[in-house]
Amino acid sequence: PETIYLSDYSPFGFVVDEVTLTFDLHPENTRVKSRTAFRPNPAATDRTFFLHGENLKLINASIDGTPVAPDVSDKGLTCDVPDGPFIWESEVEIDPQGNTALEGLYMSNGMYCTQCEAEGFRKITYYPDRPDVMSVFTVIINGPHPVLLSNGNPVASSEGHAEWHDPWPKPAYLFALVAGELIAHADTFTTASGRKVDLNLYVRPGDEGKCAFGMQALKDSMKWDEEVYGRKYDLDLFNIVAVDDFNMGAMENKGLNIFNSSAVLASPETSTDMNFERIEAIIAHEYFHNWTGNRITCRDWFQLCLKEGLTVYRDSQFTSDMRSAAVKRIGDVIDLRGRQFAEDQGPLAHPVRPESFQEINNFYTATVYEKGAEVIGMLKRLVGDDAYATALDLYFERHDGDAATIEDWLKVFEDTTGRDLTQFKRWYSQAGTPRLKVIEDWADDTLTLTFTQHTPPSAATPEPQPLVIPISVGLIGPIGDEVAETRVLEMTEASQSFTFDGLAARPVASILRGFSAPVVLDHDLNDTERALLLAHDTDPFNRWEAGRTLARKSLLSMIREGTAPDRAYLDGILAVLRDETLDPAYRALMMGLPSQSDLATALHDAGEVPEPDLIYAATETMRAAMARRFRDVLPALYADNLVTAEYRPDAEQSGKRALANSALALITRTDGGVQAQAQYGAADNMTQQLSGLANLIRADRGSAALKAFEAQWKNDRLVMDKWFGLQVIEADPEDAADVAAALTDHPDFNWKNPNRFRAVFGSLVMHHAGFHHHSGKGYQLLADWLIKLDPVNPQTTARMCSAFQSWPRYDDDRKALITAELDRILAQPTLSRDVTEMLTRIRK
Ligand code: HT7
Ligand code: ZN
Repeated sequence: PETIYLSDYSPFGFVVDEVTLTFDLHPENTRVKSRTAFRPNPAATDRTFFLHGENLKLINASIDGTPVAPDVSDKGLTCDVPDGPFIWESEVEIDPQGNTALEGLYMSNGMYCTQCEAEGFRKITYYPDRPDVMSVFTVIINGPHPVLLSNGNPVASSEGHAEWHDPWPKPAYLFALVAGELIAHADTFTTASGRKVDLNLYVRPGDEGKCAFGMQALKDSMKWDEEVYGRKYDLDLFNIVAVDDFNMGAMENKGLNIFNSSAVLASPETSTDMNFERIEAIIAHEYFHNWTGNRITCRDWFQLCLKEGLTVYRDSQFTSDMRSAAVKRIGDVIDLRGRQFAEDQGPLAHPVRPESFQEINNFYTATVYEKGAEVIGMLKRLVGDDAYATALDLYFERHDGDAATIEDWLKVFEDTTGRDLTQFKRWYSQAGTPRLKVIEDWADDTLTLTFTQHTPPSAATPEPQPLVIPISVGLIGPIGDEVAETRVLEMTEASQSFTFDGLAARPVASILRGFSAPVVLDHDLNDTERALLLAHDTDPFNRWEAGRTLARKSLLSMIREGTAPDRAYLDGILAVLRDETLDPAYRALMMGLPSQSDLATALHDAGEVPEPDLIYAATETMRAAMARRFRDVLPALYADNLVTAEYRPDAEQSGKRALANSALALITRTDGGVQAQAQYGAADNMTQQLSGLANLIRADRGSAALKAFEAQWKNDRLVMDKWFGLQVIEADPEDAADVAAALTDHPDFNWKNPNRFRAVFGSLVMHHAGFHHHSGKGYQLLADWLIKLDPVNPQTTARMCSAFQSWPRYDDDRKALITAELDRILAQPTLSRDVTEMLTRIRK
């Protein structure tokens, strides 16, 4: 496959002033007519007229009304064109029903929908499908469906016919069309400037009862973006549509967001607290794209982090404001370490702004999204809140309507703050997770912290240079009092010292507060010092981090030397659990352990080979020890936090349920599932029901409840995804792959539906000891199904391939088993470009 390079960017030779698309919908033979006004682009030198187009049957084409016969290939067409402005018209035929890849125009449960980011529009018609070509779209839809939707505002509609006009120029990737029998959940929002916006959430009949929460989240997001970023909505209509077959979470098409039904539909009976929180965040994320992505888009796909990093950052600010900022930050860091650090430290490592790709769909990664958001957080930390707000105002003013770059983004910060961001820009161009080592020196009432930074070289970045690292530091005195408030140290050198003087006694340094930079910190505190931070740090992140570090250290020595669980760790957590002044959600987080795959990474970092069975056993031993050590507080923790009031998915109630359910997981270890059975039987919401079920499976008494659950929910696709996933997640390591394999024989295992495929195989991959079973049966099963799925849906297949990215850290037997599977997949005769690129990178 061809490799595309950032350095090869050149503008398209033509400007598109407007485009009119006419769709005559038919499941197998949809006709798409396009009428596009082109004129030479004064900013371009190359006048090659190339229009992207894939899987299209060209019926006819003309220029200024005269038929033409373009040169057509499987990637697009070229044609001789006039020197001045001209009108291009074409008609193509496409097959939405046969489009199982879910890119372009496709069908889901009898409904038509589109997914055009990144390069799906070229499967709809011939067009310059690149984000720097922005145009005003008019869309005419003919089809026998009660609901016919596209971007912008409706301009005409009659039975079987609708016309839409979007006044805001946009790239083709933001185009959308939906047609089907849908029900609207309607509401309105009035902007700060008095514009009344109609809001609709369109769902399939039967899902009407799952719309209210999503709608409220949308209104909250619209208000928040006005209040915090001064961004108002710019059309009279905002539509969201829920579809069941969707490759990712949701898509920010202008005025017509399309959502995976799992990312928008919610009700207390069918959705967990975590589902509600995720839905709120995704609705916000897609809505925020209206400014960071749509009004200001990306010049090319290398700039993806420009819209995604910033929008993730904005949605995390929103969630912090709506819920608990500390809990959100800790959750984000757990996620970053689990997914982004793994990517950055393995064969798939790439910079936040990659410099080359074969298939752009493979770069919608944790690095681009989550590390991209961390980079924005660091920038804000370095310049300060006020300067960030000023820079953002200038960004919106200067670049509204532009297809912008990271250079444009950094320039607004340089212009508003006077800073030189040349070195900071390395965060965008260097792959790899920096290691930050700190050494303390105490003399003459002065604490000196000497930091050394080192980014391990990788194929993507063979010679990393020092980065600008904001290091938030506070000091805790020997009796637990804060003796120095948070100060942001700005590290720019490979090695650098900072001093804190006038201290009465040697303090304990609380370093990297709030996780102020996405680095691995090496700070050699002893267990007493960590216990002090766990008990007293005023920074909630570092307080949690102290507990997490004690847990990790204890688990590592249990794995290596078979030691007993660390008593100081257990005592420290017990004290936290007893502290009723602490938010229940925060206490629930404190009860968590590092994931088994995080422990594998820690061992690998220390130059050791992780053994999944030992890691699993140590984690189980630790949980059993927690159940014993906390036994006096668990019943009250459970009872006090079991919410009996009417269900609300807000931070307060969901935090309490999280704590009660963490307690239940430990109680189940000693009561054999009695409490879990009671909870399962009494539950009136999915959070309680699912946790009851999970604990029953753990206690080996899940079969009746699993059957009852299936009977109760067999007609609810989203709940059944949970049923499929939970059985794999809760299986013994010995059985996980067999359970997954058995589930693929279930009549409801619709493997072409990405949610269902991920429910089974995403869960298997997350089951560290199950997936890495020494027999290789986990690897083999996944490979079999990836081979089967690839011809149907390459995008989802390629995404799942990342399960194999950690192969170099395992023992020789497992390495041989994994690489054999990778080679078996790579040997398939018609492997997609998506999977070929992923596996070639992973295999290196
Ligand atoms: N901007 C979107 C990214 C995306 C996508 C969404 C759904 C299906 C396929 C997709 N490919 C890329 C989602 C977002 O980040 O908001
Ligand atoms: Zn996004």
